[in-house]
Amino acid sequence: VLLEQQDGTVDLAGMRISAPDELGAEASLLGAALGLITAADGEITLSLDDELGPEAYALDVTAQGVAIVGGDAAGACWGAQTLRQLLPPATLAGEGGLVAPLVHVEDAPRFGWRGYMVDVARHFFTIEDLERQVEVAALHKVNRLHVHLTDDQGWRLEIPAWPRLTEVGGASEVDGGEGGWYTTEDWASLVAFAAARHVVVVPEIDLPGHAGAALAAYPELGASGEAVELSTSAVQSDAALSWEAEATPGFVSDVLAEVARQSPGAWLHVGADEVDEISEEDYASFVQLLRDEVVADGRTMVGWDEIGRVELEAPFLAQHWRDPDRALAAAEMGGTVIASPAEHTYLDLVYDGDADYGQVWAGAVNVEKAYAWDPTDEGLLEAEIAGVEGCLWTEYIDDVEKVDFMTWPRLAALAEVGWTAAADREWADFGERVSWDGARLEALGIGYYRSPELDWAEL
Ligand code: TNX
Repeated sequence: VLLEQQDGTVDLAGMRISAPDELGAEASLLGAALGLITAADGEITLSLDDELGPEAYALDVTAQGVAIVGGDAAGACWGAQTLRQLLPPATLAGEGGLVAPLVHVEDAPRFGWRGYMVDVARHFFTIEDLERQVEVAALHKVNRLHVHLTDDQGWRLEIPAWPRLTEVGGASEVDGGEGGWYTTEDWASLVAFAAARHVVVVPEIDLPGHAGAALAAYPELGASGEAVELSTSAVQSDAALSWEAEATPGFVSDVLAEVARQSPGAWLHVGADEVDEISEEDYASFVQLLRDEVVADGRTMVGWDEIGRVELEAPFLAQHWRDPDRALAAAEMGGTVIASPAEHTYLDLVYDGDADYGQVWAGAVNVEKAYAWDPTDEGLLEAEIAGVEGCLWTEYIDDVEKVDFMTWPRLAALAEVGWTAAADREWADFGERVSWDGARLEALGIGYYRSPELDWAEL
């Protein structure tokens, strides 16, 4: 990022926003955020210049107004988000003034994938809960919302041709709460809300393991064919779809096609993690089938790093969470890697030794741990990396307050790991800037952990 600041400020109050037709939606969103109207001829302008490249933007704040130029519509949107960050934090709550510093910014992302994953299977969270997080994530230029929709404890997305998936599989959650699920209309509204903010929703249907909810609904997908009860335990069950079961291929094909129909984004995540119950050979057949089905649906497959064990034709994405060798193997086959090493990006892990809750299996992830690492650390080349993702697993996260607390400010750290070149990143410098994020989150009504590592700005 190039940032030049001049002396002085400008008050944007009363200014109007103008944009060409293709940026009309972005202009309206900025207008709504700042309480300003759009007009044919405004002092705050949005425009496009494709020489800037994908998601890049230039932002000029002068005494006369603001010019935001995007390499594409997403870039214009990120420029608008930077403008919001330059204004007093209370502005985010519609209360502060609109006095901005005079700056010239040229900015572009390092990686195209800057993701946030929420597990809605272990504990159910509503569309509104997810939209609330998307709003704040987008302020940090996060551009993927990965939703872990299915697991042993719940199936959360309506598949009309297989209604028991949600009727039976969506009826509970860890510890036996009432669970819940999204209708196709609910899901469409989330997809549209995110798309308006240039956040692509990436649905995950976890197959063939972590499939207890599917087996509770349709026992014929399992090896024994016997009914299993929906799990309410936080611990993984040994439920896996059987490769030999007659119903399996049709089920996989139907479900992935339906999820693709409901989700316009370019990616379908098929999970494929932690399956010990089926043979290595059946696992390979399964992953190859999943890939073929996803390709038939016109999408690119994403799977957890276990898929690096299988002979696979590119393109595909492997999401690295545990074993760097499997990520390197995936890259060797021409796959691209999403960097989510648990010890830096797992938002369900404790912040530190004194934490009240959080998992500890991959150690503690304080804010510095989330920030001071690089996706290339384990031997991947820059070109083999799609980007970075923070993952909020919810075995032990059962309400929105905990979602907020575990996510922020760690997701802000991960967003910068994904956006900014390694040479331009420094923990001390980030710590100083992120200390203002507390005031922004506060204004937005989002909770966060006031980590003692940081010198939080006075509110
Ligand atoms: C591992 S990450 C899992 C999840 C758990 C998580 C808890 C991955 C592919 N599998 O099923 O929720 O650890 O930290």
